[in-house]
Amino acid sequence: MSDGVPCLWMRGGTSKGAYLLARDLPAAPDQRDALLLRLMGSPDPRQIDGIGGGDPLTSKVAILSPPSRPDADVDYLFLQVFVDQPLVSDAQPCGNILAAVGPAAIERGLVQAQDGITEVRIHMLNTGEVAVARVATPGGRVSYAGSARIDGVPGSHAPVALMFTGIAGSMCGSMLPTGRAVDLIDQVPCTLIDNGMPIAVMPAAAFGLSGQESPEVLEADSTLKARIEAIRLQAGPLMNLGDVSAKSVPKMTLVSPPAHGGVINTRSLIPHRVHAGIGVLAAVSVATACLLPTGPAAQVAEQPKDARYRIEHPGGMAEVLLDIRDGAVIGAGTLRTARKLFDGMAFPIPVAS
Ligand code: NQM
Repeated sequence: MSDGVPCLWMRGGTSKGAYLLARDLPAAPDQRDALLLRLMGSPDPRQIDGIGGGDPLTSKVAILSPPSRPDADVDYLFLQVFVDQPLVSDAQPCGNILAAVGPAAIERGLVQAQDGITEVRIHMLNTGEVAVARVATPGGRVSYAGSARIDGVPGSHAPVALMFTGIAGSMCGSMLPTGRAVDLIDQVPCTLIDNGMPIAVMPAAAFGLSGQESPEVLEADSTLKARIEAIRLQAGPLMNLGDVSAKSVPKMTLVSPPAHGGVINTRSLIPHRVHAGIGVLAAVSVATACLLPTGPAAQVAEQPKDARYRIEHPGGMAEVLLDIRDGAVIGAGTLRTARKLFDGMAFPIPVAS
């Protein structure tokens, strides 16, 4: 291991991370996590001695392995490497990093590409569901070039369509783990919901905010962050997530009326930094929350005329397509892009002897 670890460094959606093969890592989770901290350079706010980018969105790891179920092509374990704490958490999925799993699995020979489009069925080990990614593979090779654009990423790239089914209650056991559309925590009406990502949806107005504040303004407000963290710590057990003090879920999502033609506007705390956009599965959960008539999301949402939920965020808009049957969300889809940035060996901080 002292010679380095084979590593694909990729952008998936609006996140970046290390795509590693399970066979190149220690099998024991504690040894694996210790190695990942040294690889990313954590704990350190700048991750200056590692490959992490000093931000939760660029301190992510995807571990790929052959599929462990017959209806999947590859297994994907997502790990969030905390930036300034010595923590590695598997207690959340990540839909942005998911966007590059199909391309990475093909690059690494775990999945055979077709000529044209290759559908990759990805077993998301964090939650147990299988997502389907459609990857552009002209001539049987991954193509990263194309005309698809996503807010938060400059330029255009090949599209990666992501389709989800069976994600309700992915980590909380059921979509509304308290059985209610609204819970009052510290006098704030919250929808505690998990349709792919556990989130707490709260009106920005309950905190005296318009909801249009920039991430920097929100991050600088330590009183606000302490209030939201106090709610999060109470929401964790209510959502069947237990003590969440060292976990990156639930995400805390402030909602307000849309200002740019979308369905709803958001600011997402993930949980101690404010997301520059919004996570993929977090956006699916917000879109689903818009369907709950008594919840805080529906109070501010402009309901769409079709199934396209355009979720406004600090960097623009994320579009989620909900498959709604008889009032219930049975599936969701979104479009991302991904790119291979670097393929080589990554060298963890050596352990002092
Ligand atoms: O919600 C960040 C991201 C994410 C998660 C986070 C994500 C998702 O944007 O599916 O993608 O919420 O920590 O990468």
